[in-house]
Amino acid sequence: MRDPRTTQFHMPHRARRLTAGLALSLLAIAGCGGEDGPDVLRSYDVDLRIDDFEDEYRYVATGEIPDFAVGDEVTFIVDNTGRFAHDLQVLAPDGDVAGYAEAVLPGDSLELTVYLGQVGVYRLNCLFDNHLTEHDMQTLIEVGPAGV
Ligand SMILES: [Cu+2]
Repeated sequence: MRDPRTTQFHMPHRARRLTAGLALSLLAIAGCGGEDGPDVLRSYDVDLRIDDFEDEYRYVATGEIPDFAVGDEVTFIVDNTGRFAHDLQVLAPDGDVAGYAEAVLPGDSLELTVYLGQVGVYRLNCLFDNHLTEHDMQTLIEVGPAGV
C-alpha cells in the first residue's frame, strides 16, 4: 500500500535516477505539504562523522563541504564513529529549530534533512548529555543567499 502523501507528489522522470538518499529527501518535501512547502532549489547529502576522542567533541565532514545557500535542502548523514551516543539538532540563524534527529549509538548512523531558508549561520548541535555544554559539540555552517 502506497503512502497517500507520496502519490500526491508527482516525481519527474529524472528523479528516478537519483540516489536513495535524495529520493528520501524528496519524499520529505511531500510530507511537508508539497506545493505549500518551501521552495527547494537544490537537494543534496552531506556526510559527517563523529570525533569524540579528545575533550572537545565535533562533527567532521568526510567529503566535500558544499557552498550552502538559501533554498538548499540538505540531508546530513552522520556516522557515529565515536565512543558515545550522539544526536543532531540544527538551529537556524533566528534560533528556530530546523530539525532534530535522536541519538544513535557508536557504530550507527543518523539522517536529518533540513531546509535552509535563511541567510546566516546555522548551528549543528549535539544535545546528548553534556556534549554541547561541556564538550562544545557544535559545528557552524554559513548559508549564503540563493543563486550566488
Ligand atoms: Cu554528542
